[in-house]
Amino acid sequence: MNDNNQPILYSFRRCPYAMRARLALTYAEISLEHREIILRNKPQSMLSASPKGTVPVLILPEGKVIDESLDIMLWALAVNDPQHWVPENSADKTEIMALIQKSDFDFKPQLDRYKYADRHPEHPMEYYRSQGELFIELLNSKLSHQNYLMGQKVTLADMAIVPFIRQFAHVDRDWFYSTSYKGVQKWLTSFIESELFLQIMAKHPLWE
Ligand SMILES: N[C@@H](CCC(=O)N[C@@H](CS)C(=O)NCC(=O)O)C(=O)O
Repeated sequence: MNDNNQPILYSFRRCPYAMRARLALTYAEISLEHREIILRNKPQSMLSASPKGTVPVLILPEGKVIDESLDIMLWALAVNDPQHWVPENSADKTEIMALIQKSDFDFKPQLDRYKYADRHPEHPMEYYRSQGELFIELLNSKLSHQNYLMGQKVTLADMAIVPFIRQFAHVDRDWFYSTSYKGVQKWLTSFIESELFLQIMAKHPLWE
């Protein structure tokens, strides 16, 4: 049980799923107890709440456990969404969710194979990278004529997806910034330089 009636967040700084949850929770100004963990030594209290053992995990004061990053984002935005990251328009909402699904279920496995190409010696690294580039191209086709994925305003789509694009870019920064994906580069850079990103990347001591 939590003494001070705040939600508890189990998080790992560099995990893109935990990053997207922290983005929404920080933007929504939810005060919480941050418990920084390392993946190779997960605390028992986290595993008791969520046996699947992935971060992020959010435990609400009344005991409800939310252990999927997108659900944590949606919970936070239902509490407070001052700039309408979740649009009113239901067609836009459907498009956002479809784009996030594409990112999580098509792009993310490609990103992992690109990042750890040495563990998948069936193909050279460039093969995995070019598979991931299909999604980057899709995002670039949007971002070459607008500032955000859904238009001129930031939405849930940007914040749910951008931590994974950052990871893709950081596998080989020189290559990424030498490509013609200028829209994605600009979008990523403005995200990395934003106050919100700096806030969510603040370092926390390990929780014990
Ligand atoms: N579908 C989950 C995925 C979360 C996830 O896979 N997180 C990774 C870290 S980035 C993790 O905790 N992996 C467990 C481990 O490495 O032991 C979500 O969206 O929250």
